[in-house]
Amino acid sequence: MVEQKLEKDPAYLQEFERALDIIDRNQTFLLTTHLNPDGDGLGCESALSLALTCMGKTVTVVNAHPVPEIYHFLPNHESFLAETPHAKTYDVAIMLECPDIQRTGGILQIPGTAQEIINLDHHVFNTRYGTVNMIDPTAAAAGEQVWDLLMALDCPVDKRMAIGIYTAIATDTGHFKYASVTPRTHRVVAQLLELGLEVGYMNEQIYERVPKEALTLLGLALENVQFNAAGTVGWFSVTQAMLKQAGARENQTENFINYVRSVDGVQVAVFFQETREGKIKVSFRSRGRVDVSAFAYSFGGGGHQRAAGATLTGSLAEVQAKLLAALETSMALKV
Ligand SMILES: [Mn+2]
Repeated sequence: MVEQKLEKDPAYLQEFERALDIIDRNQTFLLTTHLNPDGDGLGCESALSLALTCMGKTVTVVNAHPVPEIYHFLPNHESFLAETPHAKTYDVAIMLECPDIQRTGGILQIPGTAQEIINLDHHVFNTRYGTVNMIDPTAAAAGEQVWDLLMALDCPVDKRMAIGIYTAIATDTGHFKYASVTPRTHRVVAQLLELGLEVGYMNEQIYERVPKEALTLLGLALENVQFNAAGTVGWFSVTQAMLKQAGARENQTENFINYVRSVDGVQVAVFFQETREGKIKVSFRSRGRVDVSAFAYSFGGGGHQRAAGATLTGSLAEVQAKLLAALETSMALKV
């Protein structure tokens, strides 16, 4: 079954068909996703690597960072490599939600790594660097796009693949709560459940395995939440010192920002995280009219209208002052 979006958009359908043809004709595949891989990228890698293997292809999954422990329930994750630079060559590289080459963190070198590049993404800003560009900003998660591919590939879909796709979609939609969710999202999930996927099991895997140190870190982070005078912007941070105090790791902050976005009156939540390399990783979440992807883009980052990020250099205090001032200005312009 080919999803509704495909029927409506001939340009996308053409890219979709070309991707299928390339997959069919080639043997060795590299799959990768962006730096600090999330549930969407990893879930897609899990499902797609299973399907390609089932078709008799040789598949290597490589990311710039290791799979976070919270995703260790994903089938096939043990085989994922974390290796930069990655010097091997492949017939085809499949890039899962990497809006530009830099977002792979050095995994994909052009030219050289692969003859064909399938660029599959649901970000609005994508530099279309692939030989095939499957860009669909109406997809709530890249997992929806990968699901269409799986349904069309020469291998039956199964419950293990469903685990990856469900994880991709659930984590990218705040568990089916964001405005990005469409009837298509739920139709895909219905098909996953028809394969025998258990929602209770998935909920436990994704949301009920929070490590104790992550909860301690959340407590420290929430103690420093601040708001602007109007109460429309809320921000907070995690420093290296806080990580040390909690005994936690950098990748254990994934959902923290949603606590601030959920505060009554807040239109934009901003989360600042000091990295080990001394940079400041900034995440934005918006509700309402503020397009945080455009804002993040102006600071060298990117993302979606309601979820975006950027990495800046400078001290935490400098970056906070600069970004928050720019955000206030940009929001004032939109009133
Ligand atoms: Mn995504």
